[in-house]
Formats: sequence, C-alpha cells, structure tokens
Amino acid sequence: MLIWLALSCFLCVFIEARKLTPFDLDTSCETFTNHNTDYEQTLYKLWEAHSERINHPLMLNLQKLDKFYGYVHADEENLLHKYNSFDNVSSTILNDIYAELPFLNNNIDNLKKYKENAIYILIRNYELDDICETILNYVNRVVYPYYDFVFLNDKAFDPYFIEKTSHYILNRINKGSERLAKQLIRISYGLINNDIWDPLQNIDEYNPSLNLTRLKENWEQQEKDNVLYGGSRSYRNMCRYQSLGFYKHPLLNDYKYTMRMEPGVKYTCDFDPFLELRENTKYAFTIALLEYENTIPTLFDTYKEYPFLKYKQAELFKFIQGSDDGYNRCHFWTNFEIISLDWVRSVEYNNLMDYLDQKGGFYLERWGDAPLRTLAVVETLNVNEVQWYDIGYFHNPFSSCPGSYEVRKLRKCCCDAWDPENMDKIPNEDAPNYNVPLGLQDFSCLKEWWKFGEGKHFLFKDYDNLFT
Ligand SMILES: Nc1nc2c(ncn2[C@@H]2O[C@H](COP(=O)(O)OP(=O)(O)OP(=O)(O)O)[C@@H](O)[C@H]2O)c(=O)[nH]1
Ligand SMILES: [Mg+2]
Repeated sequence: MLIWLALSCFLCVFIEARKLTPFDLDTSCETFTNHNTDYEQTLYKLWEAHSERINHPLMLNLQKLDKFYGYVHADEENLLHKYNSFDNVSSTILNDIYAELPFLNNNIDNLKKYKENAIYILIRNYELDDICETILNYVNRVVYPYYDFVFLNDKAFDPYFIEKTSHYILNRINKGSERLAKQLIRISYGLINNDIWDPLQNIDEYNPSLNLTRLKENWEQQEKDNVLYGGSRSYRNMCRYQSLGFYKHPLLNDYKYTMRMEPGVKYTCDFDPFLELRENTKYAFTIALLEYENTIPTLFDTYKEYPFLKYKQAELFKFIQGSDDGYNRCHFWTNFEIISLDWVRSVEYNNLMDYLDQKGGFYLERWGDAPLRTLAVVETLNVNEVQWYDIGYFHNPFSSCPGSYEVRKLRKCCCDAWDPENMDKIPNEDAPNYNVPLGLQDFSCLKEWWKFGEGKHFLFKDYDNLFT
C-alpha cells in the first residue's frame, strides 16, 4: 500500500512537472522557450487541444479533404489579404516599402514580380524543430526575406506546427522588418490529395502492370540489398511527388518560381534565392553528385527509349554522358533547387515525366527525383537556362561553399571551401577525397558542370549592390 502511495505521488509530481514544461518537445529552439508571453499560452492551448485530440478549428478546416486543400495564414496587416491587389494599396504604404526594398526601383510591377516567388517545403509534422532551425537561419541569411512560404503535407498539419512556423517566419528581429514581413508574407499550409500522393491505392488505374504484393516483396529484397530507402513506400511517393506532383498543387497556382527548403538544412552564406536569378534561368542548383547505381538500374535506358527524345542541347547532354554512351550518374541535388514553375508546368516537361512514371520505375526500382529532374533539364533546357548557385549550403552529409575568398567575404560565409576535417591528409588511392576542395571530390559532378555547363564564375558585377 505504502509503495503504491509513493508511486502515485511520484506520478502526480511527474505529470505536474510535465504540465509546467509544455514545450519540452522544443528545447532546440531557445528563443521560443525563453519567452513567457500570451502567445505561448495560445500555443500551449493548441498543443493541449491537439494532444487531447480535441479538434481545433484549424484542424477541422484542414480535414475537409474533398473541398479544402489548404489554409492560408495571413497576418491582419497583410496587404494582399487586406486589399486583394497591390494596385489598391495606398501610395504612402507603397513608398514605405520602396524605401526598405531599394531593388524595387519605386515600381509596383517590380513588387508584384518579387511576390511571384515562394519558398516551398514538403514536410511532416514531426520535423517541426528541424524546420524551425532552418527558418531562423533563412531569415538571417537571405538578403530580402519577404517571400511567401508554401508548406505541403500528405497529412493534415497540426495547428501547433502552423502557429509556430508562421510565428518564426513573420516575427523578425528588427522591428522595421517585422512590419514589412507582416505586410508582405503569406504562408500557406496545404494538404496533398491522397490519390495524387499514393497512386498505389488505386493501382489498377495507375498502372495495371504493377502488383502490390509483388512490389512489396521487391522492396524487401531491395532493403536487404542496401538500396537507400529501398524498403520505403512513402519515400517513393515523396520522390514521385517532387518529380511530377508539387507544382500542380493549387496553393502554388499564383507563383512563378519556387525555392525548395528542407528541414535541417543550413545556409552558411548570405544569398537571395530569387534576386540572384538570371533572366533566362529556369533551373538553379548548388550541389551536383553521383546517384547510387542500385536505385536506378533501368532509368537511363528507359529515358533513351523516350519516343520524343531530342536532348535539347547536345552540350548539356555531355553533363550526364558516361563512357559507352551510358549514364555517368551525375545529377543536380534537388534538396536545394530553384525552379521556374512555367518550365515544370510545360507540356514538354510533363510528357517526359508521365512517360517515365508509366514505366513504373518509381515503385519497381527506387528512382529519385534528383536524376529525374536532371534528365528533364537535359531533355528540355539550354545551358544558359540552368544556373549554378555559388552559395554556402549544408544538407547532411554534403555541403557547398564558394571557392573564392572574395566571394566568401562578400557573402559573409561561415563555411570552408575545403573539407576542414581532411585538410592535413594527403589524397591516396583509397581516399581520393582528402584535401580536395568542395566540388572537386570524386563523388561531385561540379567539375563536369564547370566543363560542360556554364563554366566557373567568381564575382558577378550585379551582386555588388545586393551584398554591400
Ligand atoms: N509530408 C511528407 N513529407 C515527406 C515525406 N517523406 C519525405 N518528406 C519531405 O520531403 C523532403 C525530402 O525528404 P528526405 O527524407 O529529406 O529525403 P532526402 O533528402 O533524400 O533524404 P535524407 O538524406 O534522409 O534527408 C523533406 O523536406 C521531407 O521533409 C512524407 O512521407 N510525407
Ligand atoms: Mg533531406
């Protein structure tokens, strides 16, 4: 009896203690836990509601699957929310904006163009802390970070996720920029239709030649054979969605360019995803790598059988051409990419994607979105429509960092162009990547890009105004 009493007392204290620290899930974000505001109380209530499965209005909205595909979070100061169009905004407000964003040249069309860009994030609720870190890093590193955000998920976003991410995006350190953020940034949270996300649910309609039981056996085998994510159905859905799905989501309808952001990535230099785009650019990347062979055994042969095959520009094809006319496995690493949505919505792009999709390789093998995007680039774009971003970026386990000291200084980089861990080692046959600058290691395809793509650029004249 005594033991039982002691135990229940201990449990009570434990539960009470947990109640006092509702944010114990969020210890990685100190800025959050150090404040004790009404805002926190609201979040706490949302979190409680969520954990007790009480349906919060946001949650209910997100769950109306058939009619409702998303929730747009706009502050009450948001200009498009308030006035519907920048044309209806008073000149006093516009002049304040022009004063803070000099690159707009006092021109409303430039403002509209600036707002055609969005940060796009496909994410799961449990990746909240990692995306928080990335958002905080982004708002500090991007020169004019007033772009819209579009979050997509195959499951309903929980209200806690919505409240917290939007708070981090909108509430900036400096008061002036905070107002601007609230006036300009719209943040959308979208749900992905299940039939689009997971076509195997209607497998006969999707591809009658596939069989779910056989696929599952196949995946088990691939897992045993160490195919990366070989056993995962959701990873395959993700790769397919990134290849041919995301740009069809209604929440992206109003945009012309997206930058893909992923939870946990770091931007280690100042940059601006859209102001640095050249006029012609349809696709931009920062890291290029070799793909794992066992994820794409038949991809290249399948591509070469594409009935409309033309490789728009022979020069660009050399980027992926190996010896014996095979695939050298070079691909743009898509976890950082800037995409012209007009390009991915084009008939040419979609014909190729639909053809590859029908061949079943996303599910029979484990085709990644990166080699598919790369084939689409090679198939449909010219060299001058592809841009290499010489920026600091880290996504475990690879990074990029400008090779030029002057660029690192201009962009205030906190990264090393050489792998610091291996600086004092001498490359040898077993370890050819020791003491080799980023981009020149044997698993990197940047050297191929510098050779067959746009060449290697250091300082661009146009950047002077952006970073100084
Ligand atoms: N909503 C949702 N998002 C997903 C799912 N799987 C992956 N993602 C997101 O899709 C993006 C790519 O997925 P990752 O798991 O990071 O894939 P990766 O970058 O190839 O692999 P890692 O090296 O493990 O990071 C990330 O932004 C993920 O958050 C999923 O099942 N549902
Ligand atoms: Mg990732």
